[in-house]
Parts: sequence; structure tokens; C-alpha cells
Amino acid sequence: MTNLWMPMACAMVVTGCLMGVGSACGRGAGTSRAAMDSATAFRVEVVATDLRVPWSIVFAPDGRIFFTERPGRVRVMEKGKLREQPLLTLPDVDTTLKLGLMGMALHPQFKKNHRLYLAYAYRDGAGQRVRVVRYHERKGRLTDRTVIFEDIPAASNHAGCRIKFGPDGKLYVTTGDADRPELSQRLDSLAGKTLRLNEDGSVPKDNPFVGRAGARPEIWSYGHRNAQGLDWQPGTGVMFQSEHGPNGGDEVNIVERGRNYGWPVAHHRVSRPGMDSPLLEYTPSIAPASGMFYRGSAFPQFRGNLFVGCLRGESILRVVLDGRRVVRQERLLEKRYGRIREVAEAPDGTIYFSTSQHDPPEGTPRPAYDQILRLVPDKQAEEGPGSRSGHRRALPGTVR
Ligand SMILES: [Ca+2]
Repeated sequence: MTNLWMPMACAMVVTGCLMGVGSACGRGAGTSRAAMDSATAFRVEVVATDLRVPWSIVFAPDGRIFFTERPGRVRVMEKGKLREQPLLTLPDVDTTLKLGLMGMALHPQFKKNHRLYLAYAYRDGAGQRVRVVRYHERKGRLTDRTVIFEDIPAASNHAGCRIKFGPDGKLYVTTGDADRPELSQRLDSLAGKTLRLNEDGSVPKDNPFVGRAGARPEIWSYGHRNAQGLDWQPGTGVMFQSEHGPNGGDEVNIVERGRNYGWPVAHHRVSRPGMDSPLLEYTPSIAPASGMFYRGSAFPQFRGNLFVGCLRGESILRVVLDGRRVVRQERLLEKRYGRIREVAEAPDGTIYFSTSQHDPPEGTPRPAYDQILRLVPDKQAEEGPGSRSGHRRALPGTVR
């Protein structure tokens, strides 16, 4: 397999130092210093330790941080402290290999209606499945469970599960091919798709396949293998996804209504009429596990950039875009924190990310892992002479 990684594009001079790493959660428990580019410097702070695959991180309007742990727990952080007791422990989650509790989203009007959504794997007579459930969050408890959608085919490593509300107020759900690639091309199956649902799980009337015989009306796009990154570009509102490829062939796609993204007929650099090729393709694999556009002000240079947590790539991928055009890419924190899963922007503009070392067989646990960490601006490093350092390298991938 051809190695597309390029040699280091910049001299890497690490001048920051690791400060004392405490076992307690909270700011400054572990701090390292690095510069991302000529104009931006950051510190990495440890937010929480001793976790099990924090899969999804969301921020409540009142300042609390909710996150899922894959074995089935919803956890909460308040004022910088992790509450010991989970908000919820799911009784019916299938935790085989890389399955479990994965996606989480807050309703766009969470402040008013306190609705929180989870996507997780379960088992029934037909095998492994994914369902989406809605809860009410009240006084630190999740109550009024409602299954809004279920019976999505799933398999270990191929269960999608990223859920997010779009700018149109609809709930989007990525699904995996459930280890049956042919299902991704079949419109009568929910596997290997992006689904678009109303907040109660019903089908929006303007979905692309509504009314087509033999097609599931929930489908928004198809031909996906296992997309787990999902966000909308600020300004344009265009949906971007990151998707795991078969053996290399990882993708970043611009995903549009009713379109076919190729799997399993077209993959890597193969293109076919009527199928959309990826905007970016990565061989060897980086294993992109998440995706978010940066909208904040803490890092003005990052505004509008796409960030992707990489498992096998053990880094955060940063893609600088001009609309649909890729300007450049780089990898941040490469091989410093192990496998990286979620990347999420906090209301204050700092960038949270999670590790995923409890991922057999690829990941191996380390002391105090898994963790949630965050990038915060490092003004001192930006201003101080000789304090620049770097943990990056140019990443050309394949630009269409
Ligand atoms: Ca594709």
C-alpha cells in the first residue's frame, strides 16, 4: 500500500514541558505547550481521567458538560468537576467489541425542553441493532425514556451512531453497513446511510425518498460504509462527514440530499457515474471517528476549519477549507495522547477531545486512561520569544 504521509513539513522544536500530572480531574492537571502554526499556540489540559471510551461530548447551555462512555454511562461535569455517579446507566446496551452507548445530542431547545438523545447498540432476536432514545433531563436525572427510532442494523465496528441536529432542526443519524456492504446500496435497508428524522423520530415529508416504492423514507444519503463524523459548515450550511474506509480509503465527504457515496461499489479512488467521490481520501487509514467545524473565538485562526479525531492516526486532523475547496491540512498532537475519538467545541471556544485506548485489539489501556482533554489558547507561548513549539505535520491526503 502506498504511503501518502509526507515527511515533516516543519521543524519540530518542543520547548514546552509536561507539568505535574495529577490524578484529580480539573484544570491544569496535566499541561503541555505547543504551537499549531505561526500564529497560534495552545496548551493541552486534562479535564477528566479514568474513563472508558468517552464517545460523545456535548455542552449544556448552563455550563455543564455531558458525555457518554461506551459501556453505557452518561456522565456529567459541573464547574470543572466530574460527578461520580453517572446520570444514567443503560441496562440494555450491547457492548460487544466497539459497540455500546455512542451518540448523544441535546435538542436545539434543550434549555426549555431538557430533551437529550442517545444512540446505542442493543441486541434482539435479529442480532445487533441500534436505537435512538429520548430522555428528559431534570434535576440531574434522565427520565421519561422514549424510544424514537430503532431496528437499525449494526455490527462491531460498523454501527455509525453519530447523531446531531442540523441547521434545519432535524435529527441526523449516521448508520454503518453492519458488516453487510451490499446493504449500503439498498434503499430498502437502513444500513450504510444517513437518516434524517423529526425530533420525535417520525419522517420529515421532504426527505428525498419519501413516496418511492421499496425505499425507506428516513434515508437522506446512502452508499456509506461507517460514517462517525458529522457537522455543517458555518456560513454555507453544507453537511460534511468523515467515514471509515475498508483498508485505508478513509473519507471526508460533502454529503447532499439523496446522493450515493459509493460503498461498496466505489471506494478509495475508484469513481463511478452516479456516485460521489470523497473530498478527501486517506490511505493508509487514519480511522476518523468524529468531525466538527470550529465556530469559536478562542482560536480565531481555526474559525471555519474542520477538526476530526483520528483513532489509528492518533491525532487530530485539521482541514482548512475555502467553501468546498481544501486549502491545506495538518495533524495535531500526533502520537501524544494515543487514539483520539471525539472532538467538540466548548461554548468558550476551547476544543475538547477524548481518547479511546480501551479499544481492543487496536488500543491498549494506559494509566489514567481514557481521558477527556482540551486545547486552550496559550498567550504566553504566542508572545514569548523562543517559546514556540510544534506537534504537526503537513497532510496532503488526496484533494479532489
Ligand atoms: Ca465513499
